[in-house]
Formats: sequence, structure tokens, C-alpha cells
Amino acid sequence: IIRYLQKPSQRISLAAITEKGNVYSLPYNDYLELIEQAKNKSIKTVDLLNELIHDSLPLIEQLEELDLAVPIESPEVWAAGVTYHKSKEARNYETTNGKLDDITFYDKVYDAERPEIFLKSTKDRTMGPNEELFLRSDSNWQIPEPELGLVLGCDGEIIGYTIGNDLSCRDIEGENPLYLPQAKIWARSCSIGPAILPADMVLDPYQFNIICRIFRDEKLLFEEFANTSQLKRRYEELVHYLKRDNILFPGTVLLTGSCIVPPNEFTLIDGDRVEIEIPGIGKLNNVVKVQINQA
Ligand code: DO4
Ligand code: MG
Repeated sequence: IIRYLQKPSQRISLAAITEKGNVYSLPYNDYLELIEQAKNKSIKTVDLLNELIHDSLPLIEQLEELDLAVPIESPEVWAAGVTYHKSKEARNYETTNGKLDDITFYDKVYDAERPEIFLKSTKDRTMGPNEELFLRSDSNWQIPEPELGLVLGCDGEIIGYTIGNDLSCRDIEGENPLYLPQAKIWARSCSIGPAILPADMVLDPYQFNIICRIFRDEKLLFEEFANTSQLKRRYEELVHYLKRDNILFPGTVLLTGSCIVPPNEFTLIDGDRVEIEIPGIGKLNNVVKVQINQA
């Protein structure tokens, strides 16, 4: 399910993409309305979608020709951290400058019952597919964090899956873990999309492949693969801690942690293009820019 800008009306419209790549406009304002409708009719999302597109014609445009918007205007994006062994190793490296002899907070949280969960972004800081992300001016070590995103209903039920980029500053977090909010949250430091895959269409959410590619001057500079089977925790466990004593706004996205880390000597620079692919959900594409008008 995507959102795109209709022309010439300039209205944002919800649409379904079929496996054949056809795009069908949907009569709902947003993803939450679609899920609500399926729930009211006590049918699966896929059956509602089949009903809706049965007698209608697809758009003439292909997906690539559409001007995509963020697939859901998520009021808050939260993120879990150190949920993959790869992430634990990377955090240990940045906090100890490679001297990996002591037990760190990251080792402890990887094994603890309580996971690391932090507020990553809010609606106005969260970008959609093909929108620019911003690099921080006071960091020299920035990387994309390709993550599976859980789209949640207000009771914490998983209603869909999307892709997220938890753009991060390794030097700021490595200097002191108390700097985490600054290493994680600034204008345009998060993107989600391009689509949401309805939860009831997914057989096994621990079998998503995640691929991250970074292009510089349109040349492939980095490519790595991972799979959500490598996740240390269960999604329900992460949602349980996010929900505890908290308010959950419908459409909250919870990023489930990064399993791909570029080499330690790598940092993003102005103009790099990050592509995160999860087959079945799509490719989230964003160019990173150094902000003009920095204070
Ligand atoms: O404490 C660090 C955050 C880790 C993180 O964002 C991740 O593992 O994805
Ligand atoms: Mg992360």
C-alpha cells in the first residue's frame, strides 16, 4: 500500500500495488482507514483489496512514474536498538575506539530482559521515499541504519510492515551514550516507506531479507544483506516495552534495529544515495544532503 500525489489535483491518494506491479487507487484517506474497514467487515486486508480492485482498472502510470509520499503520517517513530549482534559489535567499537576488552552498556542491553527503545522521530521530521535526508553539521561519522518498521495500531497490534532508515551519528553516540538523542534526532534524520505490507499478508515476519546499498556519484559503494531471522528478540517483546505505561498513537512506527553496518571507516557525505530494499515491501531511496543555513 502506497500514498502518491495525484495530478493535476495535487491530492494525496492511497493505492494498492499488485504483485504484477499494477497500481489501483483506493477509496480511503489513509492506511488506518483501510485496516479499520477490513476489521469492520471481519475480513482479511487481502480480501478487502481484492474486492476493491476486482471491477476497477489500474492506473496508466507504473509505480516508478508516481510521485510517492510517506506511506503513513506516523505521529511518532520509535526505534529499538542493539537487537542484532552486528549492531552490538558496532556500538562497542564506536564507544571503545576498537578496544573491546570491557563489558559495555551495549553488551548488557543485548542480554537484558528490557530492550533499548528510544524516540526516533516525529511526523515533521520523518521523510518519505525520494525525499532528501539531512546530515548533521557537527558529526564526521554518519551512517544509514536499514531497519524493518512495524506499523502499529493504538493497542500495539502490528498492522503492517514498512522500511525505515534510522540515520545515525556514530561519533556523537560513541563519545557518550547520553548523547543518544542528538545522535539520532534532528531535522530529516528518518525516512520510512515506500510502502506498507499489510501484516495479515505476511507468512513469517522473521524471514524478511534486508539489503542496503549506498551510491556515490551513482556508483555502488557499499552493499550488504541481512535477514530478520538474525533478530535477537521477538517483535511482540519490543512492542510490549514500547506500550508499557505509554500512549500509542495509531500509526506509530517502531523500527526494529539495524542488522547492517557499513565498514568502520565509512561515513556518508553530501549527495550519497541510500537505497534500502526489503523484497515484498519495496526500495526506500533517499539522498543525504548537508543542510544549508546551519546555525
Ligand atoms: O544505542 C544505540 C542505538 C542502536 C540502534 O539504533 C540499532 O541497533 O539499530
Ligand atoms: Mg537503529
